[in-house]
Amino acid sequence: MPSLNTRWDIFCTVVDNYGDIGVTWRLARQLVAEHSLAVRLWVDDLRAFERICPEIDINAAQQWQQGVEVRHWPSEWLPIEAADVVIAAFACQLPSAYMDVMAEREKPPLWLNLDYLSAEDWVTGCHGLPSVKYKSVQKIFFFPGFRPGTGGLLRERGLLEQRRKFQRDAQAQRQFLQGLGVERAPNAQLISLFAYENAGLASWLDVLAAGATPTHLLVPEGRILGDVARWLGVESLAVGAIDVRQALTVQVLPFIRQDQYDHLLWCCDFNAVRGEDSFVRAQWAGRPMLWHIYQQDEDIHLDKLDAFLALYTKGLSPAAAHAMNGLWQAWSAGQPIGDQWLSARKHWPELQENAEAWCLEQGLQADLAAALVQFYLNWI
Ligand code: TRH
Repeated sequence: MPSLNTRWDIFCTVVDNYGDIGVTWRLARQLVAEHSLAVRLWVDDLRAFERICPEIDINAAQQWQQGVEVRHWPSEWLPIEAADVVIAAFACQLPSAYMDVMAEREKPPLWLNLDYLSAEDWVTGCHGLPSVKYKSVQKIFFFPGFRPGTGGLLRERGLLEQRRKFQRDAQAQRQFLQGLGVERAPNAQLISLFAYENAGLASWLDVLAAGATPTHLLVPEGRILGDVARWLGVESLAVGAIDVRQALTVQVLPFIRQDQYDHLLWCCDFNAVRGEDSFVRAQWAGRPMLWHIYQQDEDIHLDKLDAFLALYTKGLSPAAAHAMNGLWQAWSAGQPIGDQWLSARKHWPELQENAEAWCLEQGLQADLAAALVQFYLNWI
């Protein structure tokens, strides 16, 4: 890849939770680290950013983090030069003053809308298509995705090798977990749980508690904690809390930095994840997983769920695919999943192999940052 002497601006509005900033921060870092680009990341909510990157100074209008120039999206825009490539993440609306300076450039910038991740068929057809125009500047849809013909997934260089090395190193895993205050019993299955509120949780915890195999459930602070507390019969759960019910140990973890979260996923035998970014990271962990999809109006998220499941389970036997479908569909609908969990457990070795095979297959695609850079090179 030739070295590009270009400036990139990435705009992120934090709609809710951490996915918007999670994706844009990961992308910005990678464009700097692997493509030596000058990247400015404009963020409207530095508090959300601070949760995944504690070094963030929430009061700074401008700061540098890991080579990325982080700018607090100001309420009033001073004149500023537009970049060569402008990425509006998740269809966020750019400030009109910035759109004007884009249009004033002698050569208009490449203006991309980095869209939501979906496995649906239509994504391939829409990736790279023109969107709206502002004066002389054309916006273009850029879709991440799982299929050839999309923009691919965020994946840092060497990530899978790093992950495999870590998973082969029991000592490194022990040390990492100890750093979080986790002492894993040798025969316990380790599960991480990151999800939205979910009425189906109690049924899962019931079967884990009654199970023959001990389970150590690690729950980072967040929206599901209320359901966990209700099941345990406690008023609230603080970080560090450890509660044991029969075969199930529940431990509340602090919300950890983004790179540490990867290591947590790599340590676990099974990962429950949500939204967009943790969903992708669990796929790179190469372990069986469960996705709590982000709910959208008119249930359009259900089409996304079906589309992903069709791809992800295509290499499984019909019985294992049926079990996975049942588990994922029930979880995202907030229904009980105890029986579905037990069905999935019957196919465990197959689900483990499938998780690794899927990761390998996806790892063959160009990663999203490289695809963006290539898109720019083709465009100029
Ligand atoms: O937080 P999410 O639910 O985010 C989103 C947003 O709701 C967004 O608006 C919506 O568009 C999108 O989902 C689909 O889930 P996600 O995407 O997994 O983002 C969580 C981020 O937080 C991810 O980058 C991983 C990170 N994280 C940490 O850094 N530390 C932690 O301890 C945990 C649990 C997560």
